[in-house]
Amino acid sequence: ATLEADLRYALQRDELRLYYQPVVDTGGRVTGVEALLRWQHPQRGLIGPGEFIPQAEKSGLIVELGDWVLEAACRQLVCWATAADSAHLTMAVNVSARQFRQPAFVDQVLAVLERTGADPRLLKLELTESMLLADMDDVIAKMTTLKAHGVGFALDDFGTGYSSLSYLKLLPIDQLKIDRSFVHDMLHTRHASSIVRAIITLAYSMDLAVVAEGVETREQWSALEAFGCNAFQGYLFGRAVPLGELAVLPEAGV
Ligand code: G
Ligand code: G
Ligand code: MN
Ligand code: NA
Repeated sequence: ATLEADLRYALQRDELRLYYQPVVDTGGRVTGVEALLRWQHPQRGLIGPGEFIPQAEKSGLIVELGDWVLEAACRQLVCWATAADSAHLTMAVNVSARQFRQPAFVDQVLAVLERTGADPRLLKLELTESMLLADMDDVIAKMTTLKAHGVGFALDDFGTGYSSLSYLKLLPIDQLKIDRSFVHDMLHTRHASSIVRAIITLAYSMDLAVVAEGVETREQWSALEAFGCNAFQGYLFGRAVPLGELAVLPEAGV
């Protein structure tokens, strides 16, 4: 069978998994995670989202898939809420363009929150720059409604999209995530280093939080801290892993 045909049954067969990558503060303490989708295919093994999300977007299956991700992520938040050392953890969830454009997107998110009982203030939806440009009024209305319920928003892969900065003021965003390509290059090229510093300055001047993605070395971590960045994500702190392998306890940090 083709991957596309299989994908339709992946939900029914319970083959989807959430992996979690830690997000840490300046002390290396875990403050939250980003949920990253995987497909545990019975024949092909573990498949990353790059191989099936585009398909799912095309076929429209992304709506059901996105619903599954939101529900699984919120259930995990509810589990963490019962223990003192995990109750503060935030959960970032990637939202795809087609999913966000659904007229029912807001209702979908609110229904999952209600169904699971997860604290909306711990949920962060990751959007990309390109998906925000289409229908500004609709985008703002959706974000504003969800924000009123406590849900947060991050701009993912920041700096790689359509960098018209004027929309930043219009959108109720909480956080910028510096794309990992800039972090990767920042110690080798002045250009990338300047971009990283500019994004951090921009974020703080607009009262936004900022997270550096793709931090792989201590040198990158130090340089980012020197620029004032105080939240980090990357292989230095941990890859995306299944729940059982996630060290969420503060003392289990770097
Ligand atoms: O590890 P990584 O291969 O997980 O992720 C690759 C890409 O897939 C990233 O751009 C990430 O944003 C996207 N992605 C991961 N999980 C999800 C998800 O649950 N929904 C959507 N729409 N995209 C996801
Ligand atoms: O687009 P988004 O930021 O959601 O995608 C996250 C992607 O980045 C995932 O594929 C994840 O596996 C990958 N990733 C996370 N940390 C690192 C890192 O330190 N280095 C690299 N090269 N990729 C990373
Ligand atoms: Mn992301
Ligand atoms: Na990103």
